[in-house]
Amino acid sequence: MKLVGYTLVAAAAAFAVPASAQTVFTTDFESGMPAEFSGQGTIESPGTLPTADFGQGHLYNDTTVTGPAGASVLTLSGLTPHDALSIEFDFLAWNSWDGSSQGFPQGDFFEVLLDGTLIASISPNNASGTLFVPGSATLIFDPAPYGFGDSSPFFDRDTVYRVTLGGLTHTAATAVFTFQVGGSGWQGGSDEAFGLDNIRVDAVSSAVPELSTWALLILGFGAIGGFLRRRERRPAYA
Ligand SMILES: [Ca+2]
Ligand SMILES: [Ca+2]
Ligand SMILES: [Ca+2]
Repeated sequence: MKLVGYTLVAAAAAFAVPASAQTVFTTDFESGMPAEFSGQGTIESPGTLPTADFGQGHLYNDTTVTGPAGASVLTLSGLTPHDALSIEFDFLAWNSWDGSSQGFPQGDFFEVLLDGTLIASISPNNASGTLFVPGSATLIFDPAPYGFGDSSPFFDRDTVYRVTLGGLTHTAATAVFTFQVGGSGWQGGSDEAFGLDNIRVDAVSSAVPELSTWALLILGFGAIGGFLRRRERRPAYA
């Protein structure tokens, strides 16, 4: 009986624990600007961009001088119940981003916020010739040395990063992701710009045990309880 009880509990626990992820938003900007997305940037094809095609088709491009006031915003509403969110996207750093620790004028930041809370701050360094790959991002494309208007790998280097931010605690039905650039060294315009592509948001929920699972759990604990009671009643031998 002991073995049966443990087996039932283990079986029920195995069904009760797993979390499930559901993709709640995705865009590659190939069909224009999604209704959930807004910002000062425009949808462009690589042919109109001041850089080489890296095989990603259309993308969102913002060459305006921006800051928090000019943020790009992704608003998701009507989300199914969830415990956490994760977001993944390609971040394109155009031209002479100067990083945050060297170069001139330094202090260029790309920031991501969820419901107003900062969840990532990335400061690529395209200008010094020494690439800095931020912690939460992976460099996936470095077309140097053919940045636009300059054949040097310095100053006009373009870089593309895959950014993955997971385990973002979140339960509300609406989520607002904000993408913004700025900082003490932000020059913007033709000097520094950014793009986005291949955005995907997943909602993660810890599975709630189903009725049959609860029945298994209760049955299992009951079996263990019965076993322990019988042990207690067993006469003690000296
Ligand atoms: Ca695309
Ligand atoms: Ca610059
Ligand atoms: Ca700068």
